[in-house]
Amino acid sequence: MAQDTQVLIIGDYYDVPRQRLIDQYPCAIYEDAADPAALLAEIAPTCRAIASHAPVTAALMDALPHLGVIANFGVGYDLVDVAAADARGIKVTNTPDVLNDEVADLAVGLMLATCRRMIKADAYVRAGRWAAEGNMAFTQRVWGKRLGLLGMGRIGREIADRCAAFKMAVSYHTRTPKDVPYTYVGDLATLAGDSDILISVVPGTPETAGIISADIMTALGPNGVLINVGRGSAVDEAALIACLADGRLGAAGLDVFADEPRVPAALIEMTENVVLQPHHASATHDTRDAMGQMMIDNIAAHFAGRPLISPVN
Ligand code: NAP
Ligand code: 8YV
Repeated sequence: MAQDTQVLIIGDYYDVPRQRLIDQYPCAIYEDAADPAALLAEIAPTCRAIASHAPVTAALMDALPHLGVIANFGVGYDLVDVAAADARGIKVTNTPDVLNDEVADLAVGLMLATCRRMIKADAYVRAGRWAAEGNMAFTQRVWGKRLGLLGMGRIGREIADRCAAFKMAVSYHTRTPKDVPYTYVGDLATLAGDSDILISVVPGTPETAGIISADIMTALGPNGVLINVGRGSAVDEAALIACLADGRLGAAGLDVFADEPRVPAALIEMTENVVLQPHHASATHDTRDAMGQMMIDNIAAHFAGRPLISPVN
């Protein structure tokens, strides 16, 4: 660690932009510290930025009196206590837009894999069951079905456009209607009841916590499919497990979970109708590189006194 550390790196993210950041500024790495409190005390006189993909608490902010910006690696900034940053005059930035297409691709892939049972089918071939038992059970159609989208922001719009190309009838629910060529539904339960597939791409906020409840899953129904690429906290996971187990909900494809990287054993055991992904919708080299560069560019803008590229507060 350099004497004049300007940037505290906290949390694990893509090593290419991380190294670029280290090459560009004197950095300290929180996870490498044997004594994190001693590290914070040592860098406190000079540290002006945090490059993070981990919880950033009020206590951490208070340990760094010259902190001016928290540059979050990711568009979702639910790990950062933004209210505490606001109260201290600290700016928070995120990485919007550069990942929209990547996340939308994974959402559509997960929808296809879940409805068409592609992971189960792969295992069926590999286990020799095709030859031994004949054709696998039929699956669910995607094209032409009714898609309900919870969230119609930057990523939601890309998902909607892809699904429209699959000849799906796209409706969506948000708090406020958007200027998009899709049908707005003001009530989530109504949207779920009128959809074959529900894709969630809302942020993790107190308001979205558990918004996809047992009632919403029941409205989606025994043939309904839930896809979540937003935040795990939006789904009542206990209710999801119960609804899948007793058939109130047909199937689920999940990239995000309530307590990552821990995934409930009950979901892991459900191989027939559940497809699981390790929160990697944005995880291609190109996109993670672009996200990392945006994080660095925000820090550079702060240091140069220029307007931030993507402030969230
Ligand atoms: P965005 O542009 O801010 O869009 C968020 C959408 O959610 C908006 O349409 C917003 O509309 C809606 N929304 C927010 N709160 C809501 C509520 N309580 N009820 C109903 N709708 C609500 O964000 P984005 O860039 O599309 O990203 C969305 C989220 O995706 C991120 O915050 C992140 O959590 C997640 N994400 C996941 C991955 C992954 O790897 N799986 C990657 C990137 C992002 P209203 O404000 O009108 O309600
Ligand atoms: C992040 C994400 O990269 O941007 C977000 O909000 O969820 C992902 O793109 C992820 O948090 C990193 O693991």
